Amino acid sequence: MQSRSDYRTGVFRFAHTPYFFPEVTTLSNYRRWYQPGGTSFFTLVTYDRIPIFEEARARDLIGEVIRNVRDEMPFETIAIVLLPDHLHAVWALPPGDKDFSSRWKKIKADFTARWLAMGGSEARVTESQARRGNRGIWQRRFIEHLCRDEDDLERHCDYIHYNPVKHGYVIKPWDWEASSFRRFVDVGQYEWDWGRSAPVSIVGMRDEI
Ligand code: NI
Repeated sequence: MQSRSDYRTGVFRFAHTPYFFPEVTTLSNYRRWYQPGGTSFFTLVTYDRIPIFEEARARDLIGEVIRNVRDEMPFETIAIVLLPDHLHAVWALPPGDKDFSSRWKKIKADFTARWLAMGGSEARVTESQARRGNRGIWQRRFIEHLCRDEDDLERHCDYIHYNPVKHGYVIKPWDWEASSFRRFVDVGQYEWDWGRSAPVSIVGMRDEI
């Protein structure tokens, strides 16, 4: 895909590359990304909340792993944000496909293998976990929420893009590179200075991580 902006480098490369829907380039078209029954919001957390993604090479690696898995088992990353110790993403799966679990499982496994191979650090795990082959990179489970409709998708995109402010890392989403926010600004979904305070759309949403 042709780069239009200088910021589209590093971790941002995986933030949104049109895959199923290469025609999505104009105002609010992201609503077309909604696939009934196949659009979900996910939260993945590192083991013991260790801040793996503070390291640039970890951010680059997770982006590369996500793209590689996507090439094998297609899905569309509609929105994504990477924080030091967790990530949130919204995916659309191909019509009729609901198997997001295999995809995340492979992403987690591939990231773990390659991260450890490059000498990346991990948290200490208990002996019983070590016996089962679990490493101190990812929490075992992840959170999934099926988006009910286009409005629910939009709220979860807002939740994702506001997240670096919510967690206190920056004062506005624009300042956080590791997210799809700037891509959404590109297509006219947000003003560049959106999100200095919590958007009305996310009020009342469950607020775990
Ligand atoms: Ni978060």
